[in-house]
Amino acid sequence: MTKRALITGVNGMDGSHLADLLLEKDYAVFGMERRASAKNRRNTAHLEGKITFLSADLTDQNSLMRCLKEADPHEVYNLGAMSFVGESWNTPENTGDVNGLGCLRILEALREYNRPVKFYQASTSEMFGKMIENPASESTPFYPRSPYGVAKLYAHWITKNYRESHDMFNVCGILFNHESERRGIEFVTRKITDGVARIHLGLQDKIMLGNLEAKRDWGYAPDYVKAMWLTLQQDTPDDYVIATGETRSIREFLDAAFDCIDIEDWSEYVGQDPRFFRPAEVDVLRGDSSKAREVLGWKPETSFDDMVHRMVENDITLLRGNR
Ligand code: F7E
Repeated sequence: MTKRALITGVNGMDGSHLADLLLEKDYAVFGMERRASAKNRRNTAHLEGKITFLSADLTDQNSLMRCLKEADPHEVYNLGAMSFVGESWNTPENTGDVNGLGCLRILEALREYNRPVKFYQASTSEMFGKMIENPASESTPFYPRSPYGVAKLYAHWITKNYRESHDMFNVCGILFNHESERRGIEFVTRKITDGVARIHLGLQDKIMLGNLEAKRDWGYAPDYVKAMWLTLQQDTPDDYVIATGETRSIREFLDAAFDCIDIEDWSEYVGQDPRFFRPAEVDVLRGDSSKAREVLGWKPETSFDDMVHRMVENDITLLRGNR
């Protein structure tokens, strides 16, 4: 029997990598996208004709129900979100609506649909924010530091609550930062690799950034979507932290990225701009993924240096193609 999966936010980095993985596993894949404005299929152009795109919106309850009926999925992955933390201070209400209530709307649609569908919610290390414990595990108390983190925490708890209240197969994957060549340009990693590629090709003089001291636990997105899938293949639903356990600062990311173009001292190529600092910062994130390693048999496969190299090389190739 062919398994059917519905992915919200299919055009995002994670959505597109997950669609690639599920196609490899012979799933019929349905990708939900918002088609209100111009199409954004940069990450999914290669999937046209291979997956079914469905037009719906996490802020529109009826559209979600229509999507469910059309896809009739065995698994739903809720990866749709306003995913840029920095922007969440500018649009806190919309962030709450999409990232928080959007999850509730899918759960309500699933409850109404009343078939045995497994549900994955994209929870995030941003829920740990101030990091009450380092490294953070599934039992660490939450302390979000942005409207984004607060909205995601609502989604996390409502997913658990529906699991306990309505006996639904709901899983939360608490994923720490993960990046790839498909990352949006506004996120710090891709902003750096794109900037390094431009500097290398003589197209840009400087990269303007915010806080260089922030530390993140960075993994490679294609490794992380494997964990998402594994969480739904278990007999019982549970929540899992997915992380490398290693933490590096933005400075260390810069070291690795500039190393790809043989620049050791990057100080003249990097500036700071107050616009890129956040009203409240998450200083450090590090995750303890022992449970996922033991129960799911998951582990990160791609090293930090390999990931940064791939991203820089890809940006150089893309920019050369554009010229
Ligand atoms: O910031 C600092 C910034 O925007 C990382 C999302 O996937 O991961 C991501 O959220 C750090 C922060 O990602 C710039 O202050 C310095 O400390 O790349 P980011 P994020 O906020 O960690 C989590 C797990 C998610 O769930 C999110 O959806 O880098 N930083 N200078 C900068 N950040 C940006 N964006 N731009 C700068 O110029």
